Amino acid sequence: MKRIKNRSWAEPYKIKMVEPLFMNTRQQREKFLMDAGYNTFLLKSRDVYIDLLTDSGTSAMSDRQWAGIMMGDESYAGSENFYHLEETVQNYYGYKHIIPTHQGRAAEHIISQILIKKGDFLPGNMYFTTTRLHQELAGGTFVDVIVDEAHDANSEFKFKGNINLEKLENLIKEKGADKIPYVCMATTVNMAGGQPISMQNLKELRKLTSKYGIKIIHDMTRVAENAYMIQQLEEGYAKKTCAEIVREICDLTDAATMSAKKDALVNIGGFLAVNDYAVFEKARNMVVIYEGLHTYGGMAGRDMEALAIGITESVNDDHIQARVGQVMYLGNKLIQAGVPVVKPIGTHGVFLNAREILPHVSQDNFPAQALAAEIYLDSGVRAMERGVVSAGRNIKTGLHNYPKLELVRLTIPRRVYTQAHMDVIAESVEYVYQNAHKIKGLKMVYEPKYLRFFQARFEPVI
Ligand code: PLI
Repeated sequence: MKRIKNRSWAEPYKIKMVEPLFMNTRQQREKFLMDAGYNTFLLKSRDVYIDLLTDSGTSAMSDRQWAGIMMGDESYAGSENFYHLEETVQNYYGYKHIIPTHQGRAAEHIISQILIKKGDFLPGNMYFTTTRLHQELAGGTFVDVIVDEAHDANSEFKFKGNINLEKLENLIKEKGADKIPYVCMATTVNMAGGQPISMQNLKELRKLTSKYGIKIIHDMTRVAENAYMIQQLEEGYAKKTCAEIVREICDLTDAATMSAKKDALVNIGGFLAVNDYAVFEKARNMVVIYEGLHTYGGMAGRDMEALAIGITESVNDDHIQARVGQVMYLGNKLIQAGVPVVKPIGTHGVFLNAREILPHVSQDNFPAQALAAEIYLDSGVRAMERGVVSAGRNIKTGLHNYPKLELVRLTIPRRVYTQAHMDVIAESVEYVYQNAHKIKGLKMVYEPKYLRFFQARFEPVI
């Protein structure tokens, strides 16, 4: 249904089943947080009131998807649900061949091992934690070629996911095209705050990469959200459907890795999709080593069915408008309250600017980690650090990577919370912001080797 201008939007669904939330006291939360080493990843979910840790695998499925679960064909080989999923990916995204995986990082592993040689360079529109690690484990070096505006939390540039094509071409000239197997292009850019790439930039990227014979691998984890932003903001796209724009994006790329746990509205699943048959053949052979047979990869038949249905729902214009609309509602409320956030508001969450909220805490004391801990203490709202802890260490020097963006992500699960939840979250964040001068920061007391943000432990600085 088309929205009448200046009227409110509402969720295009009604609620059929509810899951009660657990409430607790500040005193209880102090203990839970200490037990979790001040890392919100280590909290038990029953000790969380509103869970904004991630939008990954946290969506509410529709009644259609649950019905699909009952249609699971759990055959080891040639499951009916695989063919439905394959056909759906081909129809909506246009890629020729698909390999199901248990989630996005498994697809990243396979494509990195196939395409990257030791000593290669992998340009991308900002890094993502698992993507970069798989590139490094395959012997490559990630190079950030996103536009400078993406590193400035206050820049209001509309397409902060864009690639700086001059930076990219300089890299190609400096290293040689044979050292760059592909450009990793994400829709939308998670670590920049959920920021979209424009179609114009993508078309120019296609032209440039074709000139040098370089592939574009599309991290399509949040492609429908990116398509929505193009529809809303880019000239010439207002009358196109989200589904049409999604297809246009995919058609400009060579292959894709998908974490279906986000956009595609399922709790588990992913895939690698490719056009090149030779790459597909290698991937099909590799998947049996790491995931499972090529007609289920890492997924149960029922999960492939829920995913096929989820893909069709994810590109529906009413759905995507309400999904992004809810994120914008929270973001605008926080902006009105004067809380420093990444602007413009991204599509999957609101990112708090911990650098500005805690100017007195140095990056060595993990401001964003400390801010996420404080929000949990105040209200039981669980958020995620996206700053120096997530950025990890430089693989060569062993020193911390110090990112310009030191953020706390309030990630909104799809179709799960109501506007009243958004109000409660905004009130808590505003209160913590007003009392931020009391927060002193944290020191890291345990650090795992890989993806440290998941399991690191901290203690308060006294
Ligand atoms: O969590 P996976 O393995 O299904 O997907 C990895 C992954 C790849 N690309 C992007 C852009 C992601 O956001 C992503 C996972 N993101 C998580 C878990 C998140 O909380 O944002």
